[in-house]
Amino acid sequence: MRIDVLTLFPEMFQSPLSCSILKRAQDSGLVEITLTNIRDFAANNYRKVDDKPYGGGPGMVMMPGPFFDCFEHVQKLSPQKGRVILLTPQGQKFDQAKAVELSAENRLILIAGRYEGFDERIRIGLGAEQISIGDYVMNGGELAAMVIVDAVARLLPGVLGDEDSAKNDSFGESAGGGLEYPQYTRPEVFRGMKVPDILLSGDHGKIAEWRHQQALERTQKWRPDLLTEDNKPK
Ligand code: 9D3
Repeated sequence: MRIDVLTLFPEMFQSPLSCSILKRAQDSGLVEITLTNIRDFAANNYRKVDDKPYGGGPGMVMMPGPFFDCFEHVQKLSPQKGRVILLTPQGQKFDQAKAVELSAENRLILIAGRYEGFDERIRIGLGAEQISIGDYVMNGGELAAMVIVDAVARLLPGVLGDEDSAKNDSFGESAGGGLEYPQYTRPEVFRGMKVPDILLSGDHGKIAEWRHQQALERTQKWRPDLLTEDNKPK
């Protein structure tokens, strides 16, 4: 998969992209991620990319000119059309189903904004879908773009060491779309807390049953919302 990110702060992506799984995925050619700085397409001498809103009001608005020049440049970096996604607080909320859907694409073009928002003609001109990562206010779309890159990349075949790891995740099959069962490793007793006997019993049938029960109880207790009909995975 190819992922292009348009941003005013490419530096924000450097560290997460150069660690662990995302680094390995890029090194092995499973995902190619290109960062393009929108400011490089500012036409004026001061490299200005934002301006005051027509009609007044607080904050600044991202100008359409530099943005479209940047977008057209990025599109030409590869012949694939790509699925274009604008990160905005008013977008559709990102979830695991959306991550799975996006992981089937051959190219994503993610656009992170700053300021109070984009000039409306950016939204209209792109005809892009909008995605939010949740109902809280961040300083820009960069971390949201990073969240999408991370969640999508780990679903690509070969990115995780074990082919099945992604499928076994929470929101996978552990509790039918619920939370994961509790895990233990050595030592058997830590600060007076013992590993449940059943996990040491060697009875794999009983262990599977216990884990399923635990997963269900934890989901009921901590995330009952995951058990309602409209949250069940399709
Ligand atoms: C006063 C209206 N604000 C909208 C809630 C203006 C505004 C605040 C913060 C506009 C943009 C931003 C920056 N946030 C994002 O660009 C963003 C975001 C977010 O803040 N939360 C969750 N997901 C996302 S995706 C992009």
